[in-house]
Amino acid sequence: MKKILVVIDNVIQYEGIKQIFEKYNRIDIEINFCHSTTKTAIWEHQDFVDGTKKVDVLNDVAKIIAKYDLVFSVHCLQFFPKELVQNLRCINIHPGYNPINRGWYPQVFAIIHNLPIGATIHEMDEKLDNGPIIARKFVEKHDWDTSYSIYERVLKAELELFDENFDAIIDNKYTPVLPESKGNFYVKKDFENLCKIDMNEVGTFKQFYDKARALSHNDFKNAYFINDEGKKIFFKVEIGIENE
Ligand code: 0FX
Repeated sequence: MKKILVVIDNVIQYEGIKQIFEKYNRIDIEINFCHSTTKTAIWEHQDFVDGTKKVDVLNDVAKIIAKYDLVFSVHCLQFFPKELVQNLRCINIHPGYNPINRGWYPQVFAIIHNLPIGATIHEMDEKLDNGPIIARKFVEKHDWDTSYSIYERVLKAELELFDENFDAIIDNKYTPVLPESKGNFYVKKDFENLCKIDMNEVGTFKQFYDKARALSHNDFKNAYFINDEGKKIFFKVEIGIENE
């Protein structure tokens, strides 16, 4: 029996990943879904409300290595330590095309820096979103997209990749390719800096439009400026296409 740990902090992807495990219905695997110790929406999901499914990868390295044959990180908020990734096959499902879109909120930086965007499944090494690539694909990106519309496509692509490569990943029967370069890497602080708009910044309207749509994601209050009264004023854009 192959024992698999899935550390997942994204409630949307949890449903999709769980369905794929159910679809393949492999009797030779045992799956344990856990989330991180940082609170997210997944804690409220009915499968996790009893609070017994927390994992702290840093403190539990030895236990994880002893108990599992394979670990998945799916939008996991924890950094997997070197000791873990070097002693156990750990696989990350990343909402960006490696190595072009490593790091935080990839679609936001793909809009800002005019980069292609997609999803990647890769073996983890001691650097973030960096290990040998098992499968990756690009998604469409248009000048009418917001962060949210691209993100929806990326999540779909992640599930497609997982589905298409399911048995190969479980059975370790794939030929990974090494990332071609260090690529691009953005952290949460880069996103936070982007959100603070300097109303005196000079640029083209295209740069302004791109920044506004890169920071427009459903109800999130991202882009803001400070007005004369010292209040934070948030804004986002809505984009429509002719005849749609
Ligand atoms: O789960 P996730 O989609 O992924 C993020 C990182 O992008 C990923 O690289 C990392 N491995 C993972 C642990 O965390 O993040 P999320 O569910 O918090 O946010 C989803 C999207 O929502 C994000 O891509 C952009 C948008 N968002 C999110 C927050 C919290 C915003 O626009 N503003 C926000 O304040």
